[in-house]
Amino acid sequence: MDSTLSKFPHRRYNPLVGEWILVSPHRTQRPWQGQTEDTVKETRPQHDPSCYLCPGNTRANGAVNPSYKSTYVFTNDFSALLDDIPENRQDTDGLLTAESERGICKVICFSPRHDLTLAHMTADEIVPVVDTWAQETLEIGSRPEIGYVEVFENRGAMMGCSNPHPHGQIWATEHIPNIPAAELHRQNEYMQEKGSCLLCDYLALEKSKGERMVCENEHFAVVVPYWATWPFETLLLSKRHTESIPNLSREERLSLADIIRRTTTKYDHLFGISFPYSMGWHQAPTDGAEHKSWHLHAHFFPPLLRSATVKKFMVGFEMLAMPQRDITPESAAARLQELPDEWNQPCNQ
Ligand code: H2U
Ligand code: ZN
Repeated sequence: MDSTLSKFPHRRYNPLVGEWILVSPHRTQRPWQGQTEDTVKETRPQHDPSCYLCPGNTRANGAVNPSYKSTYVFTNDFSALLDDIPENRQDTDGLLTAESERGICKVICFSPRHDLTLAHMTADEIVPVVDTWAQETLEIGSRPEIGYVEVFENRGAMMGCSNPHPHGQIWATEHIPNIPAAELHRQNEYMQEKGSCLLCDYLALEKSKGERMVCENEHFAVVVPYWATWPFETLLLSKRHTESIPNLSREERLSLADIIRRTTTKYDHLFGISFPYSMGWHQAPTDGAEHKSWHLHAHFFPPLLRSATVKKFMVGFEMLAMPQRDITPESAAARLQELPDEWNQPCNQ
């Protein structure tokens, strides 16, 4: 990137949602005397009798998990969205506006093993997770009342994850939520203007530049996006223009499992801990319309900033004005790029 920009405060445009972010590269030496996170390393058993997600155990509502051997999906016992509710709407002068929102929440256990994470699973073990994402997206998305299926994983207590057992969630809604709605709008706009796909063009550009690439394989690539907000945020892109996980071939699913394993392993090597993040898929809406401009991708949003104990806060200016970052996306990418993506290689910590 141009050095007069990369050394001084500047703002970068996120073309996927149509927002600007502030970058302050000169500020990385800022001292920190605030809150640090506890990073006690725990060793976990393969089966924890007190875990509500382990096979054969009883959940908080009394339901008993089967002795599952691969992935296991159940309807969230404390679902934020409900499917069978009366339809209603209120609008008073455009100021007091509300409408009913139907939906479904599910929990997906990635493995029966309590001690694993995606980073410690093999690609072959992650393929069933990809298949489950695909199957649930198809099944939930085909319901007429569901307009969007959000598949995600919260990892680590720092991200509000309630249990270390490897698991993710699905929240599916009647309306398209704010962020996918903004991405839909921008991808449509770009395709109308340029006649090509925003993320296909973006990936081609990133591959030619190289400075923000983290890793790639035959079917997928991971970059620190030019407009990244979180310090070590990454964007996982399918190389083929396709709208959703169910469209992926067997080979692509294996490649996806491989790149997820490699990316999460790199993250774990960064600060020498099981790296916390929220990751999630952005697939085309399931509202029955055609979404040819949509390009399948996932975002990893990790909160850690400079060590295992110092995280980034989105407060002050960021709450009131716009997001801001200190280290440049290029320097974050350079660090992630050189980290090992295997466990038998020495890590840099
Ligand atoms: P996290 O991914 O943030 O840890 O959330 C786990 C979900 O599991 C959470 O949404 C659900 C919670 O409602 N849950 C159950 O459905 N059953 C239980 O017995 C405990 C937790
Ligand atoms: Zn468990």
